[in-house]
Amino acid sequence: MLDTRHLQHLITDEQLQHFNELGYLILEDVLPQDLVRELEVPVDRIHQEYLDEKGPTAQHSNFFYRDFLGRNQLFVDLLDWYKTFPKVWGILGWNIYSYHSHLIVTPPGSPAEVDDVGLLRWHQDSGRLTKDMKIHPPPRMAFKIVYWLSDCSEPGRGNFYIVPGSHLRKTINKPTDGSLPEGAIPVCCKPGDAVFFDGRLWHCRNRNESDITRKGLFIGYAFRWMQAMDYITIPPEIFDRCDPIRQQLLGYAARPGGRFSGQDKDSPLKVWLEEHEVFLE
Ligand SMILES: O=C(O)CCC(=O)C(=O)O
Repeated sequence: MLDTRHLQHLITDEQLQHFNELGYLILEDVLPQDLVRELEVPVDRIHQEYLDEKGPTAQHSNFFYRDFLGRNQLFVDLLDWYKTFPKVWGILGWNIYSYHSHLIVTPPGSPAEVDDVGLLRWHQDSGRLTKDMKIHPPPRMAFKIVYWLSDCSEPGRGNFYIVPGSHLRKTINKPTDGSLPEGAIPVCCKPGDAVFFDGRLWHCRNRNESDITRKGLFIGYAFRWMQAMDYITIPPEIFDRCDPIRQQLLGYAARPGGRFSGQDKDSPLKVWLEEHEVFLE
């Protein structure tokens, strides 16, 4: 639920400039440690279901689980988290929803994510999106926030790697000798930190050589007129408890045209912002 705390965490000019120019933004300590521990409980449960199904051979496999929001109320609560969500509307505006979500568990011993020929799988998000645009650079259509639940403050912990500034590049050089592309860095974060990254930013996951299981919750935001990447399966008992803004963020519109029209009756986030004197185009 939105309240006046959100208004204390609007995106700053510096943060917006950083995100626009480099394609990512790290925010430290956005989740309190007790919430991090609470969030780990359903994550571990979902991961255990996978291990039970796959057996012991999956113990060292990276686990990618799509459309996790509906699995627990605590996950839905992150959609409009007061320390991060104001920056979401500060980047994309108010005609937004969560088009995609996934959680990742990367146990010790997980190999790096690689492509068909065994090289690190550097990629941009959302499949065909940047190619289909046919203009360069394509506009920003979507981005993700990853909330870290584990300590990946040092390299070697299955870190998320990025090439800062590469969101404006059609491609990057991908070395074939096992080295990193020029400018690539590991994103090092503590539990409770969040990373915003532009869908166009080139990124990948490296191997986990540590004894710490990496856990991250990824929530994607896009314009409401963009098709969802997931089915977005929210159980009615969770959906019905959501206020209209959360329902918007979960993809609800009273009528299909409401995702395009921008009228107040279709846009609860816009109405709330204007009531609180935040006017966005
Ligand atoms: O596991 C990671 O750090 C990489 C995540 C990723 O590639 C993605 O969210 O598209």
